[in-house]
Amino acid sequence: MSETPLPKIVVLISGSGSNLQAIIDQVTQGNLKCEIACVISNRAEAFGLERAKQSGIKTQVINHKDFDSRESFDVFLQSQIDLYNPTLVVLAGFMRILTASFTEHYEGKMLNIHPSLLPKYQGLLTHKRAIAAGDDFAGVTIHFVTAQLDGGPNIIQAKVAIDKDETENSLAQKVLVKEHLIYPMAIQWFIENRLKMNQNQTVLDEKVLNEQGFELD
Ligand code: NHR
Ligand code: GAR
Repeated sequence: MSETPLPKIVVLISGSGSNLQAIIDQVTQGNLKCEIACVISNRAEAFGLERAKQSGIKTQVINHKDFDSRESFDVFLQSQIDLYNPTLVVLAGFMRILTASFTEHYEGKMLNIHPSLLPKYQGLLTHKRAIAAGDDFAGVTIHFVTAQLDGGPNIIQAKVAIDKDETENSLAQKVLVKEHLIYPMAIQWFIENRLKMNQNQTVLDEKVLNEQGFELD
């Protein structure tokens, strides 16, 4: 009896891997119908590597410091990812800026999770900047990765209120709860072929989404 093989994803991490864990949990529970072919980290000490091993998932460390340029790191990273011929590449707290040649290779097939309501607060220290600006809301965005840093089309956004006396830490904790909910959703949509990138826009169920993407809440 032959069963259709599950679509394969490769997850790139740099740190704690709590988003990776949320994805693993949904795969384990049978809600997310894919196989995590490999978890690749640019940092050997990333706790996410332990999470993957705990679940019997293959891991690889590719230390960017072993390469003399961003280009040579990306070329090697790409060669390792392509060994699995994945349907989708998932950036889950991956902290290295990727070259245009890398992002073009996976165009429409690579997602990122960014802890802000993009297009607000691209780059780093998003929660700190949202609090300093006196914003009423912060949140998280899943978007397609393009050469433009944190600039690819939005897929899903979830909001949280910024309370008075909110700290960077308390805000990060609240946003992470939403992160863990929406990343598996976006991956499932992609795997079911409901989600596409077309002309730098997100298409879900044949409909072009607005700039925010699908708004949860
Ligand atoms: N690469 C491209 N081309 N496009 C995107 O949209 C990308 C990307 C690489 C990573 C994640 C992103 C985020 O969600 C991401 C999106 C790292 C930095 C950064 O400044 C910025 C954005 C993101 C990730 N990295 C420093 C660097 O020099 C290193 C910082 C560190 O190691 O701590 O690469 O926020
Ligand atoms: C998450 O908050 C994610 O949105 C953010 O880093 C954290 C990773 O947590 N991503 C970025 O800042 C990307 N540059 P995790 O390792 O526990 O999933």
